[in-house]
Amino acid sequence: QFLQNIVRNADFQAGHATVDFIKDHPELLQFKTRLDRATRTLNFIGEITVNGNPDVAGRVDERRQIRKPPLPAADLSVAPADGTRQKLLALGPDEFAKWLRAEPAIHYTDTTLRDAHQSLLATRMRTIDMLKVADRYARQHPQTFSMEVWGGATFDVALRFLHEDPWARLTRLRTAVPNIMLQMLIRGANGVGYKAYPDNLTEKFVATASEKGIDLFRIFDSLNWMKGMEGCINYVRKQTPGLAEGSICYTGDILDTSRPKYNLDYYLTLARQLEEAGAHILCIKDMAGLLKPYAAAELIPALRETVKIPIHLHTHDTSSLQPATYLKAVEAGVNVIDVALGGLSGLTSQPNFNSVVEMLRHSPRHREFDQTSLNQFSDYFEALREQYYPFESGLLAGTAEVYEHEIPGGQYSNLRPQAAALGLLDKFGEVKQRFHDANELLGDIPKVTPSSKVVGDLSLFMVSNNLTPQDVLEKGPTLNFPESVRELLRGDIGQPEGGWPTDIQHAVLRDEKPFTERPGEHLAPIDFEKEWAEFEKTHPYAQFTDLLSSLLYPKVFADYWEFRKSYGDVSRVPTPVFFFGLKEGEETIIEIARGKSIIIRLQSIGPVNAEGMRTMFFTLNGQTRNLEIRDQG
Ligand code: 3PY
Ligand code: ZN
Repeated sequence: QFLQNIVRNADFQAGHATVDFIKDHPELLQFKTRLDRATRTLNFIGEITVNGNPDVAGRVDERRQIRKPPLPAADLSVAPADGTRQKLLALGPDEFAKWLRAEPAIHYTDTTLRDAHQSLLATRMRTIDMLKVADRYARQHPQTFSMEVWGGATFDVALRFLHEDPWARLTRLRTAVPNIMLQMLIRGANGVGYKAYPDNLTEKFVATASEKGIDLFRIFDSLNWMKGMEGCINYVRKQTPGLAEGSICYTGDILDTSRPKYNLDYYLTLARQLEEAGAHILCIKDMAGLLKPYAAAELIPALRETVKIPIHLHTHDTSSLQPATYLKAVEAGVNVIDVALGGLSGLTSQPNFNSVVEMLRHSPRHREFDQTSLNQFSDYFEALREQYYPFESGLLAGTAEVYEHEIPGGQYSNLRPQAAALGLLDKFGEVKQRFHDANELLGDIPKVTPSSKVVGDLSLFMVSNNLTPQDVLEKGPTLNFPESVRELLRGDIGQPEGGWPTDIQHAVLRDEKPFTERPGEHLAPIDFEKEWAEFEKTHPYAQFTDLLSSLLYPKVFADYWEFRKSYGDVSRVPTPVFFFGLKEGEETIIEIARGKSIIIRLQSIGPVNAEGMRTMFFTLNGQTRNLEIRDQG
């Protein structure tokens, strides 16, 4: 801390440090002793063991056996072979895109570390579990096109529920995977949040994400609004050496002539606009898994004729039909497809990487992967998944119902617990029906974060209040709609094709006037110098990335910061201990800093005393340590 005080001193920074510097600045020697790392970690484990992790409250099954996930084989003594990252740096993004478009063999994006767990396990996968295999993956499968590891809901969930720094996750993954492009999902002007941010905040966010390791930015707008994406595409082009991937969110069915709003022309026009806006790659982002095989067979060739940039296809296998869509898309010339390693694939996640490779084996577009090794990675994630059992969505089989409700894969695993929290689990069927109705009320919009969240909020509101769509319109002015619905119809997250239907807009907004310009146009820019000066004073040891987190999620960040003061960096606590604590006689090894491990053993837990406290008897590296923990139960 002494050194920290010196480097933070204004005189020192201004270059005025003389031999008497320390004598002249007695405050340099004033610092509170912070709890040491091991003690804070012990406090955390004590707390979780006695009171449970609130994130899994009510969902813990004491009888459950937790397996140790088997590590895939890899020779860590050799450096990983060069991959797409080196190719991108050598060619630059425009030439890279040309190279990709002409590639005969199919390319794969592995979504395991972002969308797969977002869609199956409510985004809860922790950094420690990623890092156990990331360096192995880099060595075993360097021909992977990209790994989607960041963005979407991971930013918020890391801070809010996992008490982790999302930036540290990115930096550590970058170090572990120096060769394969790292990819993130960004919600255009809504960044990694649920509302529009000032333009210069999004710009700084993109530049910093690139510095910390992102090569490929998948950019979308939840209403397919070009104005929501243009800024982001520009920031990637101007501020980073990376790739801007512009997305079309796919909804409806181009082959269904009874729903002409989302026909082939609609998508071709968007594709053209994205290319003109400077996208290096075009993504078809099929977030709910609605793109059926024969629709893909029409869409992909039409897009290839319309734009010159390569095409990247993303889907969710909620219906269980999507490998067939991939087959048609690959035959039709798509360049990259998104897949997840077997153990975290299927259903609301992406199609199975391992199996899709086999589907294409002996076909002209096959790309070779070592299947034995892919299966080992799949085994790792399958075993790991057991540690996250409280977050499973309960969906057991593929469902054709998705064509009715169109709930995105990433939202499905959240909507059930949300409904359960409102006591509506028995009415989940009705919630899905109302999701469909709410979409119609809003004029049939693409549903993906954040628009999908609003459709979800409206459907839960309708079910809890027993409202039909007719009731919503008729009783609208007397109803207390969720805030997110008001914000959406006011224009806070952008404009849909054809504008918002005026009947629901009036019912919800009453006299409030909606706007149609880009939210960024009326949001004041951030004064980063001023913000940092303030932030640094109130957040000792903070980094600039902490300020960015705080600007994106002020309340979530403030809670995270408080938590860290008491418990330190809990990202290194093994997952079973993080969620379920230790049992008497159980031991855990924690690498609290690079190369520095501690062994914690819980000897016993004392009874609750008159003050409501329990004494916990631990050993820390063999030394006895007692801890007093308040029993909240
Ligand atoms: C997100 O925005 O988090 C998504 O995954 C959208 O599909
Ligand atoms: Zn997705």
